Amino acid sequence: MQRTLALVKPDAYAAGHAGAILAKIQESGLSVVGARSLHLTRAQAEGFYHVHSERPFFGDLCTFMCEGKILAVCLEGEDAIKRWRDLMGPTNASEAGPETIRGQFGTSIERNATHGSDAEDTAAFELGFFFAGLDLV
Ligand code: FUP
Repeated sequence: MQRTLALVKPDAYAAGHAGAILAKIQESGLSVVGARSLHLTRAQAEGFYHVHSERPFFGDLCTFMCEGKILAVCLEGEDAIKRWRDLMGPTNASEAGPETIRGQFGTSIERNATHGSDAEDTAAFELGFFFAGLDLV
């Protein structure tokens, strides 16, 4: 069993796609262990994406991530990290197939609808960023 963090980003949340994305998650067989919606401050967005702080897109990415509410979800299942990333599709939504969540609900490399942890260590950091241990028992 593995856990991973999924985010419905401000573009997809504002467009009303959070429910459809959760439905796709549940159809895939992944379990929702915890979920919360919140509106990140800029400092929180910068903290979440600190690994990208030296990248040229960092400022725009943080502006986007705090432009509206998001949904944070803890997913659980066998091989959950890879299964959720496969379901999302590639980072650039304009290159993502229509069968993927980013292809269906995203519009660009930045406004790509969802986030998923990319490894076990980042999943542990990212789940801890959004959830207290007692939220996920
Ligand atoms: P991913 O793991 O698919 O979320 O992609 P990355 O960790 O490489 O990038 C994190 C986020 O930065 C992406 F979701 C979108 C954004 N990004 C840009 O806005 N421009 C880029 O050139 C690359 C990434």
